[in-house]
Amino acid sequence: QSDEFNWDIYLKETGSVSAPSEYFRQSKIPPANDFRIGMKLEAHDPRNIASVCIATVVGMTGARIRLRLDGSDNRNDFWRLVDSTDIQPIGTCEKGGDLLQPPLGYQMNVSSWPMFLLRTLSGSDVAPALLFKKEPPKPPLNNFKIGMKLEATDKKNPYFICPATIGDVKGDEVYITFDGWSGAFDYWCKYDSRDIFPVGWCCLTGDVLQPPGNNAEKKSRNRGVTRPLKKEEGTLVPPAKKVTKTQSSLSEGTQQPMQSSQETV
Ligand code: MLY
Repeated sequence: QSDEFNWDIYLKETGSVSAPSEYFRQSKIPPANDFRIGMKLEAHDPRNIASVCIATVVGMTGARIRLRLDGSDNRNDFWRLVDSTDIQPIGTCEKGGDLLQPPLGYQMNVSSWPMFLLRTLSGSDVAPALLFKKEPPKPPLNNFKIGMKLEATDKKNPYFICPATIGDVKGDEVYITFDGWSGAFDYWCKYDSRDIFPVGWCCLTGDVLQPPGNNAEKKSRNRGVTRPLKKEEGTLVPPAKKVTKTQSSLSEGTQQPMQSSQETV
């Protein structure tokens, strides 16, 4: 695991506590990921979740697989946990009496879909049913408290899982704030979201936990130390951000991991 970031030290330095693992809708022991690149499965189209499509595994990290919908382009890849209810073995849809749908953005004429489907599936490497793990149950209550630390998916760059803090709690929702980043990546989600994980998750799965950003307000020379702003600092405009052209506006981006610690939005 990354020697750059250490939760124990970080929690001490920031005087914070981690959210207990039972608060999350994640299995205590992360599910085994036995998928292989090239395997095909059925997946809900993230841009049109009512429709079930054929997808191919194009990448893997930890307990997640990177999926691309067959017949779609390579700019709308998305990541799913192997115990996500968004994925299922090929044949599931048909068993339920439903039809596999062309993905949103299907490049060819819709009339070609049945033949495309036939060709896509014939002789393909079909992901066996036992690779799909059962989704863990939903914790009965939202127990998160403001200030608790966790690991969370950056929804704008979904390959990234990063150190985060509960910034607010409202009913069954929590506000996820990314440590060391100014707020551009923060989001509200349900307390049982599959995008949030207990501290230590990446270490268990083998995912790369991104170190906190280096936003000047939050980080001094000591990694990630939060200190109150001095009065005169409070009136300063935040340091200029380096803006580079990225694909981060894509809903479920295709970015490769970037080593840059600069905030670029
Ligand atoms: N937009 C940046 C990535 C920023 C990631 C921020 N997360 C880790 C909170 C880029 O594409 O380089």
